[in-house]
Amino acid sequence: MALGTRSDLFRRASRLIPGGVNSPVRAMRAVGLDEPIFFRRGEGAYLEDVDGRRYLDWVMSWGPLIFGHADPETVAAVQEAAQRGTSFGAPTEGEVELAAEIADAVPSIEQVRLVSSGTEASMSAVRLARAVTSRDRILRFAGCYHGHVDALLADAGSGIATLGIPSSPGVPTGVTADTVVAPYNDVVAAASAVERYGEGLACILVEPVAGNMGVVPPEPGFLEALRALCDASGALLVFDEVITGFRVGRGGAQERFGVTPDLTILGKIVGGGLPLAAFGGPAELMGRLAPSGDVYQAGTLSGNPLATAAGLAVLRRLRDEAVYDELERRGARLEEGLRAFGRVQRVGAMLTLFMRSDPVRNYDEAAASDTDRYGALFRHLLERGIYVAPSQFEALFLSLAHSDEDVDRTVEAVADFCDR
Ligand code: HOZ
Repeated sequence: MALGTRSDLFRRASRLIPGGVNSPVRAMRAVGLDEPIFFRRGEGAYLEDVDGRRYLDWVMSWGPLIFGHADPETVAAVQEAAQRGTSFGAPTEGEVELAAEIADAVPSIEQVRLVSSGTEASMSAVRLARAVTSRDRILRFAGCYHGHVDALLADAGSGIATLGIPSSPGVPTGVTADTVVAPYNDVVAAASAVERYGEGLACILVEPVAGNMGVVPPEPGFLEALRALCDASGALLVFDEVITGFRVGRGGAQERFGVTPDLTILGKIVGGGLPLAAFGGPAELMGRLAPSGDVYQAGTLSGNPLATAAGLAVLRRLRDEAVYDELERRGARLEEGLRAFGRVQRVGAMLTLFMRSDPVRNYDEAAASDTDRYGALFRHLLERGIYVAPSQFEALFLSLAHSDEDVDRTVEAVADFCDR
């Protein structure tokens, strides 16, 4: 079947799919595009669109592709698994192997439940925290994003921040009544929320490195303070490591910063680029999930054999510390190169170039960036065959497929934009 051009496809898509896209940021409107790019193939660090244009890709499907597009080992593992059946809706060996790999890597995880998306993992982790504590309230942070869970959308990052949507119609007031939002990196605000709501607080939910308002690292002491507030109040500490898991280190941000949460939410890399996410913690907490416990959570495609095969093909290679040393080296090279052109914030293999000069510690500071200038930079890079996140409030993701030449070419193109 002949492929349509980008414009043909977008016209058809707009008739058939709301806004022509299956996830809002993909519309690329925030960076001034009238129609999104439709991709048809990826290889290594490169993408090709339906009109045959090639791009150096810094989005990497928003983080999962740590070995690049169409990584041969992942593709072979998925092909091999597919030949044995694409879904059983029953236990498989791959699930057990992937669970073992995750438990071995992530300090807080003894048991893990596999699901299909980060949204599902967040929703389920919050339900479990509420059940375990017999409390309802959640403390979360403005600009963090935990999927499109009703109770977690207010003041969220990612697409909500990109489109400037404060919350969403369709979310009943009653559902958000138990959600308390504090500024990221603000220990005083978190402490006063805990003081006020502590007795009813089920969990403090946080991205240990924020990646959905652009990259915002935790200030020294922030994560430790959240741990102490949870210990004092009886709330659970829940780390959303969908982005940071297996990216900022094999054991995620909890290993890198030495703060252990009660529950951890994972996604992206853990599924090797297929739809898989997870949440886990100590057996004592996870044992409350049905069928060993009374907290209901289920899914037909949970632990899908293709997704577990892809996840295993990736995670097994991440046992090698050299992977993270190399990502760190390439990340540092990119950071160093971009530093003259804005505020660069990086943790390991995730980085944002904010269009401002001052540090970004929270969502208000991220939102003060010059988003029009970011849009102009995005279009400048795109014309030169370089695809970065189509929003200021997202990250660039390094992979082992990115070469030093790719880094240097990107830096030169940004320099060219800034010198104009
Ligand atoms: N929320 C995702 C980025 N943080 C966007 C996913 C997508 O649009 O594909």
